[in-house]
Amino acid sequence: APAYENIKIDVVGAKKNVGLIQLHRPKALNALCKPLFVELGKAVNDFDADNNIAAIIITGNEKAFAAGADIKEMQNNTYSHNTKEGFLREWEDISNCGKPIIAAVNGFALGGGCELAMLCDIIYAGEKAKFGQPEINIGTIPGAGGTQRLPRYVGKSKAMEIVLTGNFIDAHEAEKMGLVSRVFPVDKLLEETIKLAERIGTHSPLIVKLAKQSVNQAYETSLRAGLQFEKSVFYGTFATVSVSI
Ligand code: CO8
Repeated sequence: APAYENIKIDVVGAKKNVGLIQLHRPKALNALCKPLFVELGKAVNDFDADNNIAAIIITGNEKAFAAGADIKEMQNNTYSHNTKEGFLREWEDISNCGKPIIAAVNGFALGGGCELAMLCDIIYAGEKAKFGQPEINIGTIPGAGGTQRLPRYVGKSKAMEIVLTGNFIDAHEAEKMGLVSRVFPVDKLLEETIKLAERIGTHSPLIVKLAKQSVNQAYETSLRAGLQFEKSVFYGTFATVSVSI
């Protein structure tokens, strides 16, 4: 296995078919520096390419999923640097993954941490989790999808409130608004997330991939185009099925 400095990876589940990625910069509350994101992108790509892996989990530790993009790394960035380098470009790599990615969030998921969770397909949270887009407190705005994904996932009024106040929301509020699909006791979160990944892993990998692609169309395109996409994928699955009724 590749040697990583900012993440830890493991293969878990009874069938060893779940790829687990733990963000591991505990002293910086898993602030998402560039080297971390480069490693994360590689780990996600490797699990995506591995036929033994059915689903991927990204988690942090009990205190933090991730407290944001790394403020210290970027505080001296300039407009021209950001534009030339395509600052935060590597973040979108996660969304090219064909396999389901589940975020298991304990502790802080702030700024870029919240945006990383939203790049995942499903978010499970521990009951002490805190979500927020506090960029406004430091004179900037969310820059890795927060202003676009949050309103699509929780609606305009909630998204505006979160982005314009910088206030944190807790796990139960996040569940109520649909950002998070389930909340668990802190020490049960990871095992419940692994169970979810294993459940997904009982299905055809091909169909899981097509289903994920199809749901994602709902966030990319018009209803008519999305319905068309769904229908052609649905018809296409008839070339693969062996159903016994
Ligand atoms: N980046 C870098 N380091 C961080 C970050 C971060 N986002 N968050 C925490 N850390 C570091 C702290 O500096 C501290 O390091 P050290 O021990 O060396 O001083 C260590 O992690 C522990 O943090 P705290 O002592 O602050 O822990 P607390 O439990 O007291 O507080 C909080 C936890 C409330 C999460 C607090 O750390 C906090 O508010 N962090 C920042 C949260 C935030 O604003 N996140 C959004 C970041 S912005 C973003 O993601 C994208 C835009 C960035 C643009 C920047 C332009 C200048």
